[in-house]
Amino acid sequence: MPTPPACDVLVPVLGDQLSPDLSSLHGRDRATTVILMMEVVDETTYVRHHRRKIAFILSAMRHHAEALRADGWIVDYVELDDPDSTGSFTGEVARSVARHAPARIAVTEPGEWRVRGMMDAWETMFGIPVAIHTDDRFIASHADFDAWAEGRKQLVMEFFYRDMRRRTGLLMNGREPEGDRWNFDKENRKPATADLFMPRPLSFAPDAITQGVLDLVAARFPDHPGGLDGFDYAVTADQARAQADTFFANAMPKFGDYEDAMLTGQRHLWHSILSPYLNAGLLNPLDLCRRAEAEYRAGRAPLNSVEGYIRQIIGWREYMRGIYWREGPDYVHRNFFENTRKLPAFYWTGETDMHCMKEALDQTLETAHAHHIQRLMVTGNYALLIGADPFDVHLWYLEIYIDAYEWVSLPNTLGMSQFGDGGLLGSKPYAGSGKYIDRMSDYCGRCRYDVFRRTGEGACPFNSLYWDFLARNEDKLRGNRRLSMQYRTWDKMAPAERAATRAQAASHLASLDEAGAPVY
Ligand code: FAD
Ligand code: DLZ
Ligand code: SF4
Repeated sequence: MPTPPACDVLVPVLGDQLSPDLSSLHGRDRATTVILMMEVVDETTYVRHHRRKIAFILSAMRHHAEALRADGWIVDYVELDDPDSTGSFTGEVARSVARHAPARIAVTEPGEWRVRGMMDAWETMFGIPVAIHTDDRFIASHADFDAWAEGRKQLVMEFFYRDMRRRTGLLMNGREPEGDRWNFDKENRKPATADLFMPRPLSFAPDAITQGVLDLVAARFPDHPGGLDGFDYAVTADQARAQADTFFANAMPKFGDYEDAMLTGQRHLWHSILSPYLNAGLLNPLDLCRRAEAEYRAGRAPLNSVEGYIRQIIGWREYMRGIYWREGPDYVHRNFFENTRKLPAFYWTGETDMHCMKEALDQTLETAHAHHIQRLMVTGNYALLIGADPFDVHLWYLEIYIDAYEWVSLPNTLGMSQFGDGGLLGSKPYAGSGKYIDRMSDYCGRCRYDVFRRTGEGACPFNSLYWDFLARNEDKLRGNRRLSMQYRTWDKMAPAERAATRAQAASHLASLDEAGAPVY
């Protein structure tokens, strides 16, 4: 029997690092490198993740391990049901160090402060060098973002985005932006109608690996939210690329026009549904942006769509990550409005007669995905208006969405949606009455509530809650110039009308249970 080669370096690869060209693997010798992949109970339960999300991550991990082995790598893979598993990243790295006696450890930086803390302790704990590599799947490193942010009074995403355009050369003509404008968002706010041709994402039937994972998740996580029936997400890089091809062929041209639209029963509209794959590492963000630009240059997609898409990725996605790491581990506890309400139980059951909420929640509970404007202007808006504790809202988003990891979920939820940081990410809260939802969707026409009424039986709850939110938080918001028109309207309302509005909101708030509060 030949002696197995000595292990020079152990490379732990996490569930959101499923990229073949990960920085911790650059230039390694396949004969003396051991890749460690760990399914661990701590990661599956640190929040009560949606069961579809766990199934997606574990299946994608198992497929990635197969692909790595086929590419000549040695992979040490620990399954969730391993009877000797310690259940944690650190415990599994310790066991793997004992198995392989590596000279050193190399790892790509993680997506959460929580895991960064674990990695920082490994060198002392294991007594061997631990190199934590920059995650070069992102365009801006932490140092790049800090350099951009330093000395600025306000961290305006639009200016960061322009820098990223210059840096990547995407949609640039020399120093000038393509089309002589940086941003075509004004053209991107069209409501959609159901008779338009609807592109559909691909559906991938579970193979034996995925089926095994689905059985495991059903058995191990009966108390986690979300369904597993009809699981059809991509779980390999090839499948994710096929979904990207479908998006570019069918949906990219109208992506911009209908970016903010919502329609009953239409779960995907012209969105890409690629965020789970991007965030797990099955797709590369810059590749997708270059592909989008190629669609524009070939005349197959208009500039407003392509610019909008590229802005979401090199703008918002990179900016959110920059904010997460810059603001530090305490960011999660910011609570500008000092809100304490727990989320109502219907966030976990979908049992509400508000049609907009039901559409967003049913889809989320079934598929673990909802598009941006549903997350922001329906479920997020409602949580903000009722005064939910932003930490609880953050936990709900982190557990429920298939693309949620703290680096991206936290700034979107606590920052952008709940204004928990007091306006670091936006100059005013994303709060809206039923009018906004009605303008961008067909929901209100199908709702038992009347979107045109603020008070009285059957009035849309969003309307009274919106004004109550402004009145309740007057001391914190009246000075905001972007809300001066709203406060002028409130001031002009007859006192009796103001009182009736607040009473209507109070009665809605009193009807809410707080039973759905997550327990961690
Ligand atoms: P598309 O509409 O096709 O957009 C294209 C891509 O742009 C997405 O795939 C995504 O990678 C990127 N993108 C767009 N907006 C954002 C954004 N605000 N932040 C980061 N990337 C963005 N996105 C996540 O990836 N993970 C999250 O946990 C997450 N939580 C959110 C929570 C709230 C409250 C809100 C308002 C938004 C959140 N988003 C999150 C952003 C956005 O909703 C999702 O990226 C998008 O819905 C994913 O679907 P898609 O791939 O079809 O996106
Ligand atoms: C989200 C998640 C889940 C549910 N399970 C695992 C797992 O078993 N093993 C793993 O390596 N990663 C998992 N992940 C993703 C990690 O939580 C993620 O890598 C860290 O939060 C760092 O971003
Ligand atoms: Fe939602 Fe109000 Fe419209 Fe009903 S009427 S769908 S509750 S915004």
